[in-house]
Amino acid sequence: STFPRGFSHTVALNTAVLLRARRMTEKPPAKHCCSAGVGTGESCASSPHVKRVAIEGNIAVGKSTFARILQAENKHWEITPEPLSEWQNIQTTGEPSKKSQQNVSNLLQMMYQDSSRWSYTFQTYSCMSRIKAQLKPVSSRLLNLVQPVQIFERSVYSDRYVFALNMFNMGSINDTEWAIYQDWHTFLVQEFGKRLELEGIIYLRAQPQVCKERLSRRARPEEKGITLEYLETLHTQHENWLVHKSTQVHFEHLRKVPVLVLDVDDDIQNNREYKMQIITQVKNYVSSL
Ligand code: DCM
Ligand code: MG
Repeated sequence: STFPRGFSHTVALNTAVLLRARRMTEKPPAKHCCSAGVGTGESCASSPHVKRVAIEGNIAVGKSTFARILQAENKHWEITPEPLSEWQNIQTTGEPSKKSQQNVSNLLQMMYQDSSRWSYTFQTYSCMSRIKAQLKPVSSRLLNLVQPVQIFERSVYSDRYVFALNMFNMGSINDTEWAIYQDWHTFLVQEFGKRLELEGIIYLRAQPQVCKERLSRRARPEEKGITLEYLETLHTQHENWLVHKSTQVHFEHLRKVPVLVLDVDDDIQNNREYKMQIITQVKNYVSSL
């Protein structure tokens, strides 16, 4: 494997990242959201004093667990989880005659069972539902805190530059679908502009083999056919985008977002010292943004 192991490497990398991050603090002081606008949408969904950070990483690397740990450690941080349950339970659009919505299908399962038929549909819906979730107005609880931080599990950027791109490379999204995907993705991200921008990205990195073991342990039925090779291609996409910076991205601000790389081959849950070390690292990173 070409994958670099070991903590010293991470520290070296992170020092570089933090130095870069520190330079970013020279930007003008953020404006505060006016209280009249709280909860009313646009102005406050993009409230400039709320820091927005995404957690990125391979399938089953431990993003949700990590997000829960961060939230438990810091009450000023609020997590927006990936809307996975919406992908597993596609609902009828409530017709006026029907009292409740009905479950139509499990799109996550369809995508893994027949990827050339359903990958494009999956990527349109996962990205659209994520945009909806990320545009929701910031809670008034968060807005009233001193240094509020919003943590997103993944982003519209990994949707495109990791998953959709990977599916295109593998042939499960065809040329036409890819052209259409890229067209609406660019349009939506530009249209919602500031409201989708991130101050930082935390990249949780583990060897694909480790993700495979974690995947087997959590045993989501839809994911039981996922191979090590598939996790390896996704790993490469993450590396190309966040570490080598060789992925061609189409949004100017995204190129400048500082990335904190955390190697999580060792379980952070069961090792208190390691966990505290990582949390400190994340806190220092977030306050440098
Ligand atoms: N997923 C995908 N494409 C995306 C986002 C997610 O195929 N743009 C899939 C990968 C996983 C599941 O959704 O099977 C999310 O689980 P996790 O967050 O643990 O990676
Ligand atoms: Mg998860």
